Amino acid sequence: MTKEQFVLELEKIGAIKFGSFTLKSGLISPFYFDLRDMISYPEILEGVSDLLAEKIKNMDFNVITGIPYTALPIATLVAAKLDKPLIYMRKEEKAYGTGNNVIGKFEKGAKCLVIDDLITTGSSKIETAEGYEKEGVVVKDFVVVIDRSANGTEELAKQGYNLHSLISLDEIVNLLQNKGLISAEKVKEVEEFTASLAKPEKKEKYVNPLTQKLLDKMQEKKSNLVLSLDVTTQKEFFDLLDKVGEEIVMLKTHVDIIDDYDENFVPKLLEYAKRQNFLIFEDRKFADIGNTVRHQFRNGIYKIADWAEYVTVHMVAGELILKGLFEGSEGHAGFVLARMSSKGNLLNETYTRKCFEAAKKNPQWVAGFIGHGNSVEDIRRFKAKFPGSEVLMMPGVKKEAGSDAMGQQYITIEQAVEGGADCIIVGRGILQADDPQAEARLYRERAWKAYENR
Ligand code: BMP
Repeated sequence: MTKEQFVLELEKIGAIKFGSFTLKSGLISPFYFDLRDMISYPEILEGVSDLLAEKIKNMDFNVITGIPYTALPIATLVAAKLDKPLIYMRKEEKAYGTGNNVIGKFEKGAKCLVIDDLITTGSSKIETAEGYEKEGVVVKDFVVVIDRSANGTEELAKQGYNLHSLISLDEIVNLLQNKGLISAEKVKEVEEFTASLAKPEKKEKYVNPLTQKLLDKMQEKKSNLVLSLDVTTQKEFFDLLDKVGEEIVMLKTHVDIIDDYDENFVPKLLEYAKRQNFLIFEDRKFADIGNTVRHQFRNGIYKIADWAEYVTVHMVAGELILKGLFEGSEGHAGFVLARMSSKGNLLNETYTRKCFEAAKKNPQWVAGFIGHGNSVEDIRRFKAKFPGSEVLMMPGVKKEAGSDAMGQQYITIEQAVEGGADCIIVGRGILQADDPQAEARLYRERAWKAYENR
């Protein structure tokens, strides 16, 4: 099958359509490609595999993969034709750090060629490559059946990847026009549409007022240290605060672990916050339906909304949790828990991405993300995906990397901040020191120095 025949076949089975289509993003596109059904037409499947095999046979790679689901059966055929080993990544990602996400045999450092059906922006390709790289597989080259992107080649090149395509959008349009299958107006529409996509996306300038408030306080106090004051009596709580309150930009509380909580606690806390000049973050992790979290935030014994400007939001309940918590209340925002520090936690990359999508849609309610990572690089990649100007708050930080007996994992102050943490959240590293005051000062100095050097 020639390339031209292949395109005509795709048109015949409705895998490429020209008309007017509303995309997920809300944009109206003059064309729509969906190659998923191609595998059910044996001649087409065979044809595209031959074309791909021909295209890649002289490239430098040890193993082949296809991105599930559409490209995996195609890659399988191509691998068999070229007598190359096939590997693939689980679509249902395991949680962070558990490994073994790649199925198939390969040697560490193997060069993998990645096949996919389409490229639109390139961002999912980059995610795929990063996933493989974490597992010890080297990705350099992507081969797609159709390149319909405006600047996919450039986007991938920026990250050090090469894009090869069997057919470009232009080629398809020209061929179909020559065959009288689409009009000259349609061709023009397609050109205009792709040109509009090529314009660089405007960067979101919005900064949440509570993000700004934190950033301002950090500059004012020259501190990006958040103390997690996880103690269980008011005496311990305020004794420690006497010693460390001056060093911190924000105090993180778990108010529900205080045994002798009473009506004096909050007024006293607010008095400290004013005098020692820190912000208050109650780390109550809200995770229920909107109506319930609304009450949990405002009512009950603690009436958190009366005294904490920042709280934690689990996105597991869906993005309307943000509305439930914050609609109608000024001066509050959430930190969305996008990645956890505990070993074996169930948050995976898809979940993290969903957290970003929810924040992008509700920037007025999200001050930042709580997140963790296992290396400077890992954190950098994570932070690069933040949708706007949210801050990264990082727990699981100590002077030395390590773990505790109940699943907590620690990275160092410098790793956290260099990777992109704006604030470090530290509990036992300071609370259990012989001299918590001196220790808080040391954490503060090291974290602030790393922040200024970043
Ligand atoms: P420590 O530094 O003592 O390990 O305390 C870390 C604090 O950060 C705890 O209060 C914990 O609830 C919180 N935390 C965390 O450790 N990991 C997360 O992923 C999210 C958290 O809120």
